[in-house]
Amino acid sequence: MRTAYRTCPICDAICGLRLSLDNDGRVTSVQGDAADPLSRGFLCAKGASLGALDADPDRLRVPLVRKGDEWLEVSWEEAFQTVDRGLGAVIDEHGRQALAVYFGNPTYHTMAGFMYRTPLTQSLGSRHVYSAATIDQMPKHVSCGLMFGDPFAVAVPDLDRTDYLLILGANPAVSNGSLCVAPDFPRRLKAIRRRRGKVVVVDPRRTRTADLADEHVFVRPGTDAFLLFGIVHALFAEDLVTVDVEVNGLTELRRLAADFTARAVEKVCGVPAAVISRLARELAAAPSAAVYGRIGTCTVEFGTITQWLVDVIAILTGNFDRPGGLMFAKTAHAEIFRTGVPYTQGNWHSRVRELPETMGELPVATLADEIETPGEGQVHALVTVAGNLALSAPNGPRLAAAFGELDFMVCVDPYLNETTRHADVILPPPRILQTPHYDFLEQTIAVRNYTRFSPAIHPLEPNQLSEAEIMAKLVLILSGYGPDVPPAALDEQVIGAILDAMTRIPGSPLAGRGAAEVRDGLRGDSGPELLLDALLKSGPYGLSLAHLLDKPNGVDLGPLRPRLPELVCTESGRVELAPSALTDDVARLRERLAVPAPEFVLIGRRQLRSNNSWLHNVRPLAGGSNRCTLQVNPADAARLGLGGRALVRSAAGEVEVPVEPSDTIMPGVVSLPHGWGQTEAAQQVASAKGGVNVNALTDESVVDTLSGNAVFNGVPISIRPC
Ligand SMILES: Nc1nc2c(c(=O)[nH]1)N[C@H]1C(S)=C(S)[C@@H](COP(=O)(O)OP(=O)(O)OC[C@H]3O[C@@H](n4cnc5c(=O)[nH]c(N)nc54)[C@H](O)[C@@H]3O)O[C@H]1N2
Ligand SMILES: Nc1nc2c(c(=O)[nH]1)N[C@H]1C(S)=C(S)[C@@H](COP(=O)(O)OP(=O)(O)OC[C@H]3O[C@@H](n4cnc5c(=O)[nH]c(N)nc54)[C@H](O)[C@@H]3O)O[C@H]1N2
Ligand code: SF4
Ligand SMILES: [Mo]
Repeated sequence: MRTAYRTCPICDAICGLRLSLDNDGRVTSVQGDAADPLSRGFLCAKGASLGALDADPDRLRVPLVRKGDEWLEVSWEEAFQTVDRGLGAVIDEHGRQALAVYFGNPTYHTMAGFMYRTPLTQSLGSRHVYSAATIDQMPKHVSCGLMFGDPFAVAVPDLDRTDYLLILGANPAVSNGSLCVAPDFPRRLKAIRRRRGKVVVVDPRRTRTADLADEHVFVRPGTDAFLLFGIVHALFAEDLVTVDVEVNGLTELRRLAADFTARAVEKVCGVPAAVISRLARELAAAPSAAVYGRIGTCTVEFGTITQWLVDVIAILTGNFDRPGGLMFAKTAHAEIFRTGVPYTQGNWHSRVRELPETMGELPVATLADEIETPGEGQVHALVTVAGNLALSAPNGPRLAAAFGELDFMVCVDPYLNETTRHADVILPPPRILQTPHYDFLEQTIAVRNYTRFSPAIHPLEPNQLSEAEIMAKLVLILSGYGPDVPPAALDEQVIGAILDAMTRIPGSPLAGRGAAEVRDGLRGDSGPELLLDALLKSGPYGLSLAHLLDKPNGVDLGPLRPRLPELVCTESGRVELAPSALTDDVARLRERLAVPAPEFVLIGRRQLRSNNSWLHNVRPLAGGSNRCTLQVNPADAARLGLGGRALVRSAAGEVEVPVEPSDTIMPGVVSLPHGWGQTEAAQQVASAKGGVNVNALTDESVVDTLSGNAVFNGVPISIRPC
């Protein structure tokens, strides 16, 4: 028996886990690590099932190559030769603009994803770069890019010190938080109330989070931009504005808000005018206040405007970059992703729908168009890393059919699933416990400065490649070096380039030192670990990988501290409260003030025992409270005569689902969870569960204009009994 500590890699809570292992290295129990200063013993059912997930017999262990309808297990050599031939043929025939890549949600958590995403993108040499960001949080990046000049300058609610928290479109009691690293979010919410603060939840469903709050406010899906503008209007009208950071555009903002009186917006968002004005007053009066908006405010038609207004309200009420308000984390590793160059977008546009590039990417919502539509720049080959777009993208079924038309597809993924079944080659990364872990990105959005490294618990077997090695091999192949070059060569190149940059940055702890000398001093068992050591040594706390190896329970780096001036990199050097791109989009919002709401709209619903599309095969997580049902308000169900099953139809498609009347959901709204609809027999537990793909209903033709983000909430639908 032995004990090992390790970060749970599944969601943004990055809980510290304490694993007990038997003599054969099998996990016998998983507990939350009580000694961890951030997660303090918390874990959820998914973390508790990490052993089962790791040992899932349906995980792929060797590469697969498809021959017609048959999958062949092959050696890595043969797999990479097939990739080299497949991608090479597409490049030869159609050029590099025929290549596309998709980086899925787990790549935000893996060290390999952090290290090799940029090299892979660069080696592709194509504009067809897609990621989970445009089916998730791109509106936040765009609004931060426009306001602060840095799309990564994402401020988080200072949960542990705030006196007032307004949550919109997030259900952290189930999701455990997102774009806000706060393990045991419910405990932190309860603590706000214990210290006599107030928590208000705005959501079309009375969620578990709403049950923890002082007040729950129903809002019509997709209309938070109106509600928040109503609050902004009230702040100006009642003379409650106190700005204490350097801003431009205050007068323009006031002008923009003029039409969005509480009375005008209540008709659209369904929140009474009196409640809107009261929320404005409460936000202004609280000793400190924070606003937090997530999926329900991002994956909607006015996502960027909504995310902008979240930060605007914090600024107008004097709650930005100060304790208890919205604040920025400071990571243990050097922030190499911050370029200091003012953010721009729309540097190119997608070929078919002319949607703007954001952060070097195009929207997932237009990937099917780009595969299906002939012409120069049509996508003929796709690389996916950790994505299951057949289930996770808007109109997933159309995209899955488009995958079938590709000349070549290669997926880095541990499962044969609804997406990877279309691949020519599947390259499986090793098991979770064989993989070292450090959350480079999550630490940028933590509610407390904090760091933790988890070394691999089990070594790789001789016939295995780490995920970083797999990605490095793809980079080498795409760069024209062929399938036989060892990946370590690329590690050295990537680390060398980063050290070269770090030793030239004035003020960096490595400034003025020789890159070669620093490289000699780096320690780590793999490329990503060496990179981590380099970034810790060039980070602000003077740490190293050796320090973190000594502290398996993590290192507390203290409460968040004000740091806005060091992050703002707009042309003006000030926070832009009314950047022109947003101002232009407000005109589109204003027009909607007069448009009647659809009779029924669809929203999503996350479930405790799953994570998007990929934990459905873990036996201990199957069953229980997770069910793929359509929640309908009982009055609507009675009026429509909905009993056992209903047929739900949208502009994109239709599904048949069991109905679950529930008074937690507001009239005119129905909710269906995402991530269901597994059909691939290779996942024995998941495919036996049934359930439908909600993304057969979501409409890829509608996006948030500014960010290209997909719209999963507020989708117009019709329902009838069947
Ligand atoms: N209707 C609706 N749709 C949604 C959402 C919604 O709220 N409603 N939410 C959206 C959001 S927020 C997101 S982030 C996306 C997620 O959508 P995707 O980015 O497609 O991610 P997942 O569905 O989580 O699928 C993860 C894939 O990665 C694989 N995987 C797991 N771990 C690893 C690993 O360590 N390495 C590699 N290489 N592969 C791994 C899994 O087998 C699976 O194939 O879904 C979006 N889709
Ligand atoms: N258990 C579990 N945890 C997860 C995931 C999972 O699939 N399962 N996925 C992970 C991922 S990738 C992410 S991005 C995070 C997401 O984390 P959250 O954003 O907290 O996730 P959701 O539970 O989708 O919460 C969205 C809420 O918005 C509400 N909503 C829908 N439309 C609107 C609207 O127009 N306005 C308002 N105000 N509310 C609206 C929904 O009813 C729902 O309660 O969760 C992560 N954690
Ligand atoms: S909340 Fe659950 S899934 Fe998320 S990191 Fe913690 S244990 Fe893992
Ligand atoms: Mo997400």
